[in-house]
Amino acid sequence: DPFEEDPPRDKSLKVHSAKPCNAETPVDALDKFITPSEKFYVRNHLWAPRLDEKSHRFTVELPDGEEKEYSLEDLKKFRQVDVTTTLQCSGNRRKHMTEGSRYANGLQWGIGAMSTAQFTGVRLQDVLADAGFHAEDAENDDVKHVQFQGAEAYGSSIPIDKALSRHGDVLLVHKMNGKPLGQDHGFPLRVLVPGHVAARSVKWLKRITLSEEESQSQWQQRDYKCFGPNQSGADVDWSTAPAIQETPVQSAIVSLKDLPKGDRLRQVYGLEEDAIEVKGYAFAGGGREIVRVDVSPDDGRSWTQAELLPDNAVGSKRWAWTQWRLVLPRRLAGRSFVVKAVDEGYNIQPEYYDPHYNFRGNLTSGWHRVPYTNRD
Ligand code: MTE
Ligand code: MO
Repeated sequence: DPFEEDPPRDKSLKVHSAKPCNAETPVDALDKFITPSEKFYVRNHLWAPRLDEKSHRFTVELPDGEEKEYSLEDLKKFRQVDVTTTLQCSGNRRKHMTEGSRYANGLQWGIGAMSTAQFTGVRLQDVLADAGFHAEDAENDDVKHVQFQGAEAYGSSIPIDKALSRHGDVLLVHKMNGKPLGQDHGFPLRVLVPGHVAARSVKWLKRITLSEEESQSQWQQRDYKCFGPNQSGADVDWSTAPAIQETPVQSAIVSLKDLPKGDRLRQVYGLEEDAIEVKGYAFAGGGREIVRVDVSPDDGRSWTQAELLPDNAVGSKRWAWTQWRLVLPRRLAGRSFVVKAVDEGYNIQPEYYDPHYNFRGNLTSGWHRVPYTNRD
């Protein structure tokens, strides 16, 4: 049994498959800015290797084929950096695409294939420089991608510009929320690529390769790509679509609840009458900020702007989701509540699922609708 060494897991995770483990963050943790580590969603393609921190090594393979090896101890000499990052699986909300359009292949994730943590580690660019890689050297002009290999068989890559950008915050992380990474999240070392689809944040890091080519793994060449609504796996030429890196603007309603008389929030908002509190998250890839969250209490007929809640995210750009809240009179409620967010590039979410349906069910971002069932 290759899964023999998988770790025990928190009972509150919503399990989609046990072997390999795929489990989403429970709703009660999605309305917290920082996800408690034990409730951070788990997305494993294979088993979760159990590695030894002391003996673990990873290799940097330079363009000329030379190799440098590092231990966890070696990483202590580099500056330690904290970055607050939301990781989102490209399959997050796939079940909504399936319900709203046609069956989309893959795990039927709800809104919880997404979590946020404060990660600590060293800058990839510092390690590459230490290993002897300098982008400005002419002989390195051919290096276009940085490939990462995990200790099982998973592999993936990112463009060299992201890897070397001073404000890209690509890290090799050993801590999550102030503690060593959990086994499911890549202990003792994982890559963190903020603003990119989580598939690029390779866990259990074993090898870094500077290359002219992207990773040749199926997770780079096939699974994480989007095609048109009419196309199917049988007729596409996979090489014609780019691998997903940065992700589009996203939002979801996490909770919808009636506020009882005397509730503190009703007083804060000055509402004498019956009221509803709506909460959720909004997120954009590429370090783009969420600038507005529009909420409709009546199926999309009228809209109100939610309050964007303050947080203590750290990082060169906005790598974390934004939590939002809206309190409104209950008499405004129709059949369903709807949310859509806008990022700083004024990118918006599609209203329906059909326009961005793709057979792999990647990057679902249609307006999230939640029925309101407590009407009189
Ligand atoms: N890295 C390795 N080595 N193996 C994997 O299966 N899954 C990827 C990525 N890195 C994966 C991996 C995918 S698809 C996602 S969504 C994230 O890890 C999930 O990270 P998490 O389990 O820490 O939430
Ligand atoms: Mo993923």
